[in-house]
Amino acid sequence: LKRVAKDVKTSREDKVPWFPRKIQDLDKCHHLITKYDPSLDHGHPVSLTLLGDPLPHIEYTAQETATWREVYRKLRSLYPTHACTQYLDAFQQLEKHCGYREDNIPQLQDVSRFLKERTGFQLRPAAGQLSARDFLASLAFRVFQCTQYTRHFSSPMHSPEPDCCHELLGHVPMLADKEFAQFSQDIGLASLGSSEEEIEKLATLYWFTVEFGLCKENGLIKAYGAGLLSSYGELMYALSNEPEYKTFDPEVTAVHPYQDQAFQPVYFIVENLEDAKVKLQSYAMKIKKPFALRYDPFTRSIKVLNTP
Ligand code: NLE
Ligand code: FE2
Repeated sequence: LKRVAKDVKTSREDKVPWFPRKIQDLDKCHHLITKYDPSLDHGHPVSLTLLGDPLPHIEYTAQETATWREVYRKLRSLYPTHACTQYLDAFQQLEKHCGYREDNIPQLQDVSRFLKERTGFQLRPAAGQLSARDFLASLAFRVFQCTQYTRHFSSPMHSPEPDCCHELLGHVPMLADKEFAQFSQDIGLASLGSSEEEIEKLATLYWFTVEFGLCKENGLIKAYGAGLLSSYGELMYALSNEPEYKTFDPEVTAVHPYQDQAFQPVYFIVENLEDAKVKLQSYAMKIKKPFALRYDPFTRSIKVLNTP
């Protein structure tokens, strides 16, 4: 998820915004906040992939693979000291089963199959930057929408935009962890039918946790946020004692200013992923909605309770 602009206000405040109730409805959740810009053409145009479609196989060029190699090699050397143990466990599995190697950019199809077996998460290619509402809604169904193109070769150590290095090295390993998968789905569920103001807060919470979160581990601070785990530059910086650190508190974190073009000035620390999940759940319970929601994993649909 990339933060750029606020979602356009479409509906009246007193009306509950439309939200997907079954997984097939996600085919309607593809509103982009950026229009196609030919000067940013990444060479792998993505057309709308519906949920049942096979994930497109991409033939990456030698230059793209060279960029991946550099990112992979440098980050991999930092992970043992900088990444949380959940990340390290999954990364090892991905190297074993999913073609995670210096000379190979893994394919979404293989990675998605791997995640489905671990936590039920599946990947879906997105054609560009999705609105926060649509992106978060997909998490409610354990669907993670991601980019497939590669960052520009001139800046392998940090990219302000998500790219396949960010998705594959940042997000994927964490989505293989049960606790983290539940946390991600809970943010998604909290977003369904929420007001624009609430969506903005949830997207900010997502930003400071799923993207840039730090956690404690045996008295040390480790990274679990994808934006850190995919950026050599920021991963070093985040654990350097230079930035400001604050304790994760959803009420405070949700309204904290964020930075989407450079390193974060502040990082929020959770005790552990369970602590993050519990705090988020109690935050979500306080969001005012005229109904309650339940996710049914058997039908992959949302049950709406006490509708007036
Ligand atoms: N800064 C991250 C990276 O270089 O991979 C991407 C962040 C996307 C929100
Ligand atoms: Fe991301």
